[in-house]
Amino acid sequence: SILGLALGFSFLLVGCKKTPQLSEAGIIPIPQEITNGSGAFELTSASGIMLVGKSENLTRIGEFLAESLRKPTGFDLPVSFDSGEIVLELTGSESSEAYELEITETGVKITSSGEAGLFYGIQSFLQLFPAEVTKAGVQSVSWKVPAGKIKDQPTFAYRGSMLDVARHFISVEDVKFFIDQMATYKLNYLHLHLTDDQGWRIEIKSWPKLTEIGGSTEVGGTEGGFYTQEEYKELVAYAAERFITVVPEVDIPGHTNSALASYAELNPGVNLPDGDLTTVNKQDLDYEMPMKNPQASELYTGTEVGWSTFSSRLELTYAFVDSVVREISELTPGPYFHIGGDESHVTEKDDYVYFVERVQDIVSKYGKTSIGWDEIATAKLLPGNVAQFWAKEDNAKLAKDQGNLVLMSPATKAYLDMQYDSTTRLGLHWAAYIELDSAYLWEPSEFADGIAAENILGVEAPLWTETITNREDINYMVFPRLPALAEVSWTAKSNRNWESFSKRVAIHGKRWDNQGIGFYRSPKVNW
Ligand code: TNX
Repeated sequence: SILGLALGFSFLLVGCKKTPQLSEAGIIPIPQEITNGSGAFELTSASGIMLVGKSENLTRIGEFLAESLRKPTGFDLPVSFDSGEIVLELTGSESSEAYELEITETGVKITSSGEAGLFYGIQSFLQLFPAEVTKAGVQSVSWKVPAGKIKDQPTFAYRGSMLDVARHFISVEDVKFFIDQMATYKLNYLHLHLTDDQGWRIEIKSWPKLTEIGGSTEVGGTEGGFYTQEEYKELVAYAAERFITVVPEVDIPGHTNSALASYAELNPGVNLPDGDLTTVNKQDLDYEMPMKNPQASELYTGTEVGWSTFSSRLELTYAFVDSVVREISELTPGPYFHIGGDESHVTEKDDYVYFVERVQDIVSKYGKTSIGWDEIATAKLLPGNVAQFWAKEDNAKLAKDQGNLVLMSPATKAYLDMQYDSTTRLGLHWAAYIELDSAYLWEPSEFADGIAAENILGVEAPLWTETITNREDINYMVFPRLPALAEVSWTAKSNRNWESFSKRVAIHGKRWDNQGIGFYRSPKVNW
């Protein structure tokens, strides 16, 4: 009967949720090449993961995949070198991020010549499962993944995000949650803005008052916090397991009030009538620094910028910087050390240049490459050092003209603390309102005059936290823009398309709901 047919048909619709085509499954960032196959692979309680290749981390990578799937499926998913229809094959020992993913009705194979590539293949694979894969607790759905083939590799080597843990302290747990999200979107650098006027957030054993005093408060006057060296190492390791490199930032010579409040002797003294002056750096210049009765500054809990500075001509400043760079470098396996350098509005121009050049030498002495906000390009950059473009194209050009690379973080596109529109309850808007389509629709190699692909190290999306206090706030500002910026940095312009992205991001919205991520429901997307 007609009724029977209709009932049967709606049962079909409800009962067997159709597995989409591979190209429609919603991977972000969209891979370079997707070829649809026919049918689907179904993960069952009999499934297993087989490792092929040699590397000490292979088992850990396999376990990462197994754990991600065990939780929602309740399956055993043994990881071994013997059997299993999900094959993870490492074909080399390079640091390649490229991978291939092949899915048929009978098996899955992820291949890469690098561990990072395998990890990214796993991330794409995980995104192909039904959204329930991100829910807490065992779900009863059929775990089907569409068949087909993916070939993929990133456009830019540096795909990053920044957390300002200085304006408001962010707990270890919340940083780890953020790292998990970065890994999903194949980002590979986490820049931690560890110090600013309002707080010093990393333990320095040789200067303990930095955290005792300088870490005690935050914007708004609430209690601050800091990472012990052990906690910082734990974050570095947690990130590394997800192929994310931590870039520590100590913002100097401006943005230094928390250090100046912790140690009186870092401040200039008062010039006494009898001319009790100390001449410092005599070898470099004739410059006299009043040293009598230096006073510590007051802790600061407001949000003004550009009013504090280290004393560029005070020798102790460099002894201080040396200890800080040494201690943090010892805890940081990654190649970069970020020296800040932004908005030093009360540092004399000569002093600024002198300071940046000396600090670059210190960083290089400890085996690290300096990154700094674009202003550092007004000094002579050491070869290999990087300028992070945020505001001034002229500075980006200065870096390029010196033969140095630029990291692209234009505030009008990549700043995650910018409001979506005038009604956004958090954030600032000094650079722009950044709706989702605006965050998505730009090309790093065409953004700043004279800065082409070969001058660019990559893209970074910073989250400043003057108005952001906890995980909920972070989530609201970061989603859905972080995935948009991840796609800008991973996927070549020719493969990016706003219509396609807006459809895929809606699929991810379900996954964020499942994880309790309160994201911004941009009106540009049909959620
Ligand atoms: C400018 S961007 C700053 C930060 C603020 C941010 C707020 C940059 C290098 N400096 O000190 O937190 O604006 O959007």
